[in-house]
Amino acid sequence: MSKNLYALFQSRFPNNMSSDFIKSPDGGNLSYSELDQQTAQMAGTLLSLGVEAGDRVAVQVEKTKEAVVLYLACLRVGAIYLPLNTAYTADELDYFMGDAQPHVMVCTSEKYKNLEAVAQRNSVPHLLTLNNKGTGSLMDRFKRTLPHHEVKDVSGDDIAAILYTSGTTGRSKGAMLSHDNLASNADVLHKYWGWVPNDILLHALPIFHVHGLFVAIHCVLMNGSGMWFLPKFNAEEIISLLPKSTVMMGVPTFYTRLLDHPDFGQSICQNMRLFISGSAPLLEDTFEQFSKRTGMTILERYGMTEAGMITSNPLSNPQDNSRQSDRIAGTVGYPLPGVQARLSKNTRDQDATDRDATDGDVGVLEIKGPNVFKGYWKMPKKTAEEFTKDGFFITGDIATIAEDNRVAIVGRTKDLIISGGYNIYPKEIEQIIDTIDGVKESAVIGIQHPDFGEAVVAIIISDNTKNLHEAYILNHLKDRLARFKQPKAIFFLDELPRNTMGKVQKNILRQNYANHFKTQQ
Ligand code: MLC
Ligand code: AMP
Repeated sequence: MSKNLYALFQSRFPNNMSSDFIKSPDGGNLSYSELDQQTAQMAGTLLSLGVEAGDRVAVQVEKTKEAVVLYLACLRVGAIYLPLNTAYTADELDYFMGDAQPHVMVCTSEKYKNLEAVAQRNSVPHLLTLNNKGTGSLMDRFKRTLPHHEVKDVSGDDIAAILYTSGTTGRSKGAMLSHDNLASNADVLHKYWGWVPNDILLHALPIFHVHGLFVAIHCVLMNGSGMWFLPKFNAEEIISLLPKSTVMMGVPTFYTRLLDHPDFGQSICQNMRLFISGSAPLLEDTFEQFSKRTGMTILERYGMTEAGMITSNPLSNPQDNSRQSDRIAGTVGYPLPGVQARLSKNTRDQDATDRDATDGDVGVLEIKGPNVFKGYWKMPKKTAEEFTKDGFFITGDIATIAEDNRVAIVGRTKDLIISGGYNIYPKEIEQIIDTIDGVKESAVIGIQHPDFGEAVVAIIISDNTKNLHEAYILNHLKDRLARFKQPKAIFFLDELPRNTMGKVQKNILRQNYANHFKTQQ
């Protein structure tokens, strides 16, 4: 059988091809037969643009069924899909286009004008549009194109997608995920979470990251079943659709927002069999409140762009299927089948041998398995640095592993903020703030936030040539940084706290501002 991930999905299509793959509350459903037909037609469209296997197709569009069709069509022709957060500015896209050199870039008509120059500068041969209602120049071309039904024969190691993830140095790296990486993870998750034929997923996540694009959509395709496909998270809409769904996946903010809603409770969850949380730590308080309110236990799992899903709490106790008590708050469960996990006592020790995976110590989590990516696009040196000599990927997350192999994430070695499930690297923001006229230096930290879990806060030191204020700083950031990365609060200090080595003591800053968003409520 072909190693193309799309061929795997085809092998799982339901017998009744007229059943829905995508269900939209305002109509506009997509059946499995339409899905197969339209991905073939989109494959033909890509080929008509000269896309060849291995070419990158960069996509920054809203969440629509056409966008899903475009992703699957890329798989079909062996092209590399490159999804981009819709919040990224033209400045941010400039770097991605220069680095990835896509053959085609697809954006919304609204963004077209801003991106024309970016595409030209980076010699992107085709810039096309795809809009909310399935309009745009890509779709015009699609309508004129004949379907191309063949599924490209690829090797399992061929790259299916590149997802950019920022780094502690501030420079984004393109994580290359192969057809086999994605297929193995999809297969494991489909089994581990016990998907059953009539499951219906409630899909409210964005589709430009691992969680919404791969974990959620791949499970549905492996199951040959349907999903409610919402453009974004909206508590009211979720509440109205929960009675018609069986599985939901979300970041912790989804769950805190639902708990804040007076209409959310047990009666509307009667049809649900599984709530899954990930991408950021789920607070024990949220876990417990959820269980009190609904009688159901959230299943928390842990993953990252470079490896898809790595660990998961169990679906049920193997001795007693009805018990969900093995889902333990504050832990992310067991390494998924096929994944090896161990701890290193040193932050970045590629040679270390003194590892003991079950001694309950705190250490840096290292992983190996068929889900682990093929490296960073055009960065062989950086890739080599992230792996140990014996082939384990160094996650940068600090964890404990208990006697029974259960993992808990207790911190990070990377200077990273996770806000509403989005990763934000302080370095990237500091580098931009430091270029603003009047700024001497800055420190960016994450502090606790009731809605987003963590929120970005900037502490700025003036060079005394200007009277700095918040609006002035934000105005300089607006075209350079995605909205979600922009500070939710800015403070001005005379100097930054430093240790004897001259290193900024971010822990002191975090302590000083820890209550800022709590007291604001
Ligand atoms: C939106 N804003 C955010 C934000 N999302 N700010 C910080 N962090 C975020 N996550 C900004 C908006 O631009 C807006 O700014 C203001 O905050 C409030 O917006 P909102 O309308 O309340 O937000 P909303 O659109 O509802 O989005 C919140 C959210 C969304 C939590 C629903 O961010 C989301 O869907 N997050 C999921 C992210 C995700 O899928 N992560 C998976 C990564 S994969 P203003 O000022 O303009 O009003 C991964 C691997 C793994 O991590 O393990 O899964
Ligand atoms: P990303 O780079 O966006 O893929 O984010 C991956 C990072 O999110 C991981 O390295 C973890 O730091 C964090 N993460 C994902 N899931 C969890 C979880 N359940 N608990 C704690 N952190 C998580």
